[in-house]
Amino acid sequence: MSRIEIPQDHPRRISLETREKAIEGYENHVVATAGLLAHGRGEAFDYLIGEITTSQAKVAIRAAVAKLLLAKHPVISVNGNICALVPNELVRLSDLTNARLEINLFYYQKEREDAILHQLRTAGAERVLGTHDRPSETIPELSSNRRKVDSEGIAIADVVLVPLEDGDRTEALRAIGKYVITIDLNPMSRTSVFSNITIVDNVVRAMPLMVEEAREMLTWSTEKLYAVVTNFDNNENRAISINLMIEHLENRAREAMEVQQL
Ligand code: PTJ
Repeated sequence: MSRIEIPQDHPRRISLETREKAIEGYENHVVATAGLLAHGRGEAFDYLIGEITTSQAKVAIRAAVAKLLLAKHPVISVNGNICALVPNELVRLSDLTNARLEINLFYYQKEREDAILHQLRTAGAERVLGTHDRPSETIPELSSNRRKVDSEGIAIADVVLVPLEDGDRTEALRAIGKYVITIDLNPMSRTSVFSNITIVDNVVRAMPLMVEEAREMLTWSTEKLYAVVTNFDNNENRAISINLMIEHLENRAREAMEVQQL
C-alpha cells in the first residue's frame, strides 16, 4: 500500500509509485538498505533511456523468453529489489516457463529471506528454493553470500535469470557454464557485459512484457524458439542500447538549445 497519495496526473507518477514500492519493500525487510541506492542508480539510467522499453529491449526480451522456454532447468534468481517491485510477474513467469524461483541474496539476513518468501507466497508461489533449510552447494570463485545456491536450483540450472544483479556472480555463473540472462538498466555494468542476454530496461516494464511474450511463445516450435536465440548477439544488443541512450541525450540537448534561442 502506497504511503503517499500520488496524483493520477502527476507527470512522474509511475516512477514515484515504483519508488514507493521499493521503500515499502525496505520497511518490510524485503529490500536491503543498499537496494534503495541500487534503485536510485537504476532510476538515473532509466532517465537516460527515456523511461521507455526500447525496440532493442523488446528484441532482448524475446530472446530471453525463448531461451527460458528451451531450457531444461531454468531458474529465476530472486533478490530483494525484484521481489518488492514485481512479485506477481516473478511467479507468473516462473509458472509459464517452468523456471524455479530461488531466493539468492547479496546482503543475507534470515529476516529478509523470510520476508521475501512471504511476499512470493502471497503472490502465489508454491515452491521457493534457496531458503536456509534447503540443501545447498557452493559456487567456486565467489566470495559473497551469493555463492550458496540450492542443490535443486541454480546448482543444476542450465539457464539462470538474474534480474538486477551485482557483477561478481554473473561472471562466476558464466565460469561454471551457466547461460545467464539479466535485466539491467545499465548496459555498461559488469552484469550486463558478462551476461548472455541483457535486457536494458526497467524490471517494472520488462517483467510484465516477458510474461506476455511467454504466454504467446509457449505455442512456438523448438526450431522457431531456437532461431530467435541464435539470431541474438549481446554485444550488438548492448551497443545499440548505449547508442539509443546517446540519441535520447542528443535530442534533449537539441531541445535545450531551442529553448535558449527562444
Ligand atoms: O537483495 P540483495 O541483498 O540480493 O541485494 C540486491 C542489490 C540490488 C542491492 C545488489 O544486487 C546490488 O548491490 O546490486 P548493484 O551492484 O547495485 O547493481 C544493481 C544494478 O541494477 C545496477 O546496474 C542498476 O543500474 C540496476 N537497476 C536498479 N534498479 C533497476 C535496475 N535495472 C532494471 N530495473 C530497475 N528497476
